Amino acid sequence: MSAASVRDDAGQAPDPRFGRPLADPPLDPDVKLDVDALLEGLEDYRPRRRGWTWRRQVPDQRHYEFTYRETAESLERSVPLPAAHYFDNIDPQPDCVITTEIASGRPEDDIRRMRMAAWHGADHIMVIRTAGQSHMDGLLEGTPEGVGGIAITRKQLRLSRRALDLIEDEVGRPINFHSYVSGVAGPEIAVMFAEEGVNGAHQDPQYNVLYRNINMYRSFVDAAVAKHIMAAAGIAQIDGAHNANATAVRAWKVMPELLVQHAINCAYSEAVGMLKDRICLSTVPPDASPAPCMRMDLPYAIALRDLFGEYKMRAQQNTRYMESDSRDATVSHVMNLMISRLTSADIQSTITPDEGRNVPWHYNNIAAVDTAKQSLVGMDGLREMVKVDREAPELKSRVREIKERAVLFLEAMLEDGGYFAGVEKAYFVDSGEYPETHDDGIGRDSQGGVAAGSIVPRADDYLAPVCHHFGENHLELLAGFGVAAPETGRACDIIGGCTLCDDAKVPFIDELDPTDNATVRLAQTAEQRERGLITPEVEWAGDGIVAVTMFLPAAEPVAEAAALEIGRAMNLTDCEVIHKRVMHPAEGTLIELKGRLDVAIDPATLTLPEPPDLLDDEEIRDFVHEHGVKCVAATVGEDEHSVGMREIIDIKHGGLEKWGFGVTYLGTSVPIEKVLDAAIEHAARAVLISTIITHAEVHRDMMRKLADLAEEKGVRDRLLLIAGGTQVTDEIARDSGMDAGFGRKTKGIHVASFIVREMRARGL
Ligand code: Z98
Repeated sequence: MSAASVRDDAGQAPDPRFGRPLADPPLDPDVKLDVDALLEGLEDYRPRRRGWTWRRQVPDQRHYEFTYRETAESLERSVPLPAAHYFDNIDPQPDCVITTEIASGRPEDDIRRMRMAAWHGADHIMVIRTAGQSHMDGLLEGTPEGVGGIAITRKQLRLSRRALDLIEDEVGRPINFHSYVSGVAGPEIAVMFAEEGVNGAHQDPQYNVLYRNINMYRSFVDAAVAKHIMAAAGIAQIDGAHNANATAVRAWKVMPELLVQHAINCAYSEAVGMLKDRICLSTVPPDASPAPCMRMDLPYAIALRDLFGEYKMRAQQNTRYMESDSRDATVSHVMNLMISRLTSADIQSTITPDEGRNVPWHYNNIAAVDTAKQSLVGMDGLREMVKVDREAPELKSRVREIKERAVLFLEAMLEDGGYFAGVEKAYFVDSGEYPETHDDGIGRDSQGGVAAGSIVPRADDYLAPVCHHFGENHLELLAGFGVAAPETGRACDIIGGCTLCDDAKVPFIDELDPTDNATVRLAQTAEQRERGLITPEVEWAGDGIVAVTMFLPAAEPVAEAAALEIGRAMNLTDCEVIHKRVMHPAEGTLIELKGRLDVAIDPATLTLPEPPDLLDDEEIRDFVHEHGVKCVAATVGEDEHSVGMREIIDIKHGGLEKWGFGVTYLGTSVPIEKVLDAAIEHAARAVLISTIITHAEVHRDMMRKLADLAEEKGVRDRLLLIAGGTQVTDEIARDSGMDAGFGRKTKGIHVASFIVREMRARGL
């Protein structure tokens, strides 16, 4: 085991943001994560640090020829956006943290996804489980999938954090690991998160009350304890207001209430001791098109920032109206990202249509991270040119109105007896815009719900031997244990430090269930891993799931049934239509189908095609510019077809002109003598002849004639003779005296690369 991080190896001072040096050997970017090795010795693994990390912003940062206004430090290793190769492969990183949600439910698969997401620019990885964590009333151990839900467990956290410690080192940026502190076990979960180096968590007592029917008093008591621990461990908190937006019948009506929910959680968190820069508001633009969403969402975003500007903003894309269409989701995402850029976002979360499809495709996670990165970088500095007109009458009055409605909501609730009374009266998640009500809000009984009546007053001699304790801990009793006075002493001094002070004390229990665990699951794919067999996957390693996109010329219900049949014909099992979109009620439907394919490819049996030996644009352009390369081109013989040749020349279609070659096009049916005379006259370096339609051996004859005539005129050594056409191959052309031949599917880049290479080789 190496104690050094990548940065230590490079001889530079370790970056304090990463915490302790890496305990495992650094990752090799060309080698897969060794999941088995990461599961070994977990009982001794300790996280490198606690607490949240923001990106380091770099104002006026140069990349390639551009200056960016809103970017952060670059990654050491990453996968840039698709178009980056036009711009020297830059990968500017937006100034805000970018989130992805990983939801495979199996930690051994989650960690591979995390690595991919990190390379694309995610530095906030939320692990959501496939069912409500908050339904678990206590902590579980191991890595069970269970029935109906996957709990967050210490082993899952530790494995994920261990992998993330390596991954963040690989990409060169700290990664925030995140999950949820909710449910009756919330305080225990918070302690476990602090112990295991979890950096962020959703925590909002209102979430438990409204959506999980946990007793309201219990939820707030638990929240105080949990938030206090989170504050001590520097864990950033995301609230739960957005759930009202995602749940409400008419989401655009709950804007005033969202402000109230934020206010309650912010005030409560601060009262418990959380710092403002760890309190993140979960903001979601409430609408989506076809609603005129920008005009509705922007005033809301501004009202929110007016009232809560001193806290952090976690912007999430709208999920309420997202279905299975990734194009649709992406457009909403980009519009939401524009709001983030025009206002502000400290954390930009990403969501995928998988929420609707119920299948976690990791490449959709990556696509969403790319969407955020691409949009934020693309809109870099936009605010300097495009200002939100705060004086525009509609915006001004709407911002004010949303705030006023929120204040009315709060006042009325106070008058009605306060928050708990308000919840009993179903104030929240009503689809009327307050003060309008539709009487369809979520109401809860203050004496009911999960764990009702479970609050016990602390006894006078209560003393918990832990630090960062919330509430009365009777520290004056410390003296009775021979421990320093309360001002200097900590309650955990009684036991020589608690688990937050001495992480050797953190208990670790491995798998409890002998059949439902990561080791058993991994055994099923062990051979695949050992032999490097390749099976397509979507949800879990080796699941064999593929997605097939097809257009079927049939009406929707028929198309759906036909798609399932087609899936079976393709030998897919467990077929399911995961997306459909009517192209026309009668003409046809686009279908996305998923199914399982029983296949494992051994890479040793594969013959990999030679990659085409092409030069890059810059290199060709520089060479052509330096040498002023000229060519003549013609269709020869009695051939009137010029399209192929012109495609090879034309700038519009990626022909030779694109790199600056000077091309004289002589026309069709040009006699060979004329071609050569023109080459001499123009001091050309290359002669391109084309015979598209040819009969008998005309194409060979033309090539031979050109080669012979060039010899005769004493210019053969100065010229590259190139032939093209549907029946030309490189072999035929060379046999016929040419330097190269290009057949079907040739593109300008092939010819350009050849000319540059050959001129270099011959010193022309
Ligand atoms: C998000 N995509 O916010 P269960 N507490 C709060 C929550 O908002 C959530 C949970 C707990 C969304 C994820 N949010 C949804 C305040 C969930 C999770 O019961 O374990 O599902 O609680 O990023």
